[in-house]
Amino acid sequence: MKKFAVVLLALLAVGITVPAMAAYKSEYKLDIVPSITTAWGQGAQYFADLVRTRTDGRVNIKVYPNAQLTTGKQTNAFMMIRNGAIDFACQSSINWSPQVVELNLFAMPFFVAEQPDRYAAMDAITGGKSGAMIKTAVELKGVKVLAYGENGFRELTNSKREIHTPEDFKGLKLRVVGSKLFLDTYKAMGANPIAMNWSDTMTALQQGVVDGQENPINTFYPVKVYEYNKYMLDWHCVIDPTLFSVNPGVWKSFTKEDQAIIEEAAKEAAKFQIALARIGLDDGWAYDYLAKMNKLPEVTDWYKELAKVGMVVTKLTPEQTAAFAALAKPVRDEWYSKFPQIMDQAVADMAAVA
Ligand code: X2X
Repeated sequence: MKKFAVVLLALLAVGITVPAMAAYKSEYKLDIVPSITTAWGQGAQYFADLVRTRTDGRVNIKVYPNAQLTTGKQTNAFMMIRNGAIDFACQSSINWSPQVVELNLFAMPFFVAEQPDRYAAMDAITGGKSGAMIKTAVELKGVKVLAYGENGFRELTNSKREIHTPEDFKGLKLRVVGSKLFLDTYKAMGANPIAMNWSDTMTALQQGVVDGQENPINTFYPVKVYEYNKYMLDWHCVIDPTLFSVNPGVWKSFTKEDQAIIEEAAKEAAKFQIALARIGLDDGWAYDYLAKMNKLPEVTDWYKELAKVGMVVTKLTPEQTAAFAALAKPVRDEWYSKFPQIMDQAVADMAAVA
């Protein structure tokens, strides 16, 4: 009789906690580097909102912008999500590239940019075999990847002059992310790169500690970089995807049903983020996609907007681009040899859509 009561009590307890609620946290922290107002931030917020709605509040993700969770040290993010100090992230490939060397693929100078359709080329990588190989490399290092989103193609801004030739880089102090490949590339092209966190960059620009920086338009415009930097080189030198991701232990704590919801939400949010990152810059896909969602942002024509805020946008001729690419080539060759199979596969993936 006593045994029966114990079993009954145990069953009741199980019944009450069947959706594994007890194991869930009241809040899951999601790390991003820039402000919520960027495409990156909007995509991350959309993910959190979709997950909360579709799990009826069971999974409550809160987006922490401006690198709050890493106290500005954005290149520590990978370690923190791996060890569980951070639950979720929507993080740039660049910030994780010191820990996952394969992520440097996207930052190879003029690699994706030199393709006839750079956006199609990017999609061919992230949706292809090379993208899957990179995802595996990240997961082997201890972080689960849910989807590829996008920060965007990175353009260069500065306060001094229009850039047409490597000569124009002479003496120019440029803030770059704390990544060896960026330092190598900009040194090779004749500039004076300085590794710095994004959280310190605006002050550095304001005080003239650096003359310029490189970031997607979508990421530097909301923080008004144009107030300090009048010139933008529109050269798409490298591309920067984001990775929607989660700590594997946290992931395992979710029910199969919630995992499916989260995975689907990440895919949808990543696509939304990609559209926001590309609107006004691609062949019109992003505009149509966001219009259909009824989520067109305020700015849909970046070149008009940049002119309005007083920026001088410089484009290079193919010959001028080639002069920069030639200087960067030894760096690209050296880095190619660090993960040749994935590079070869990315070349093949891009060739298939060219
Ligand atoms: O630091 C940057 O430049 C930023 C915001 O783009 C990244 O986090 C890679």
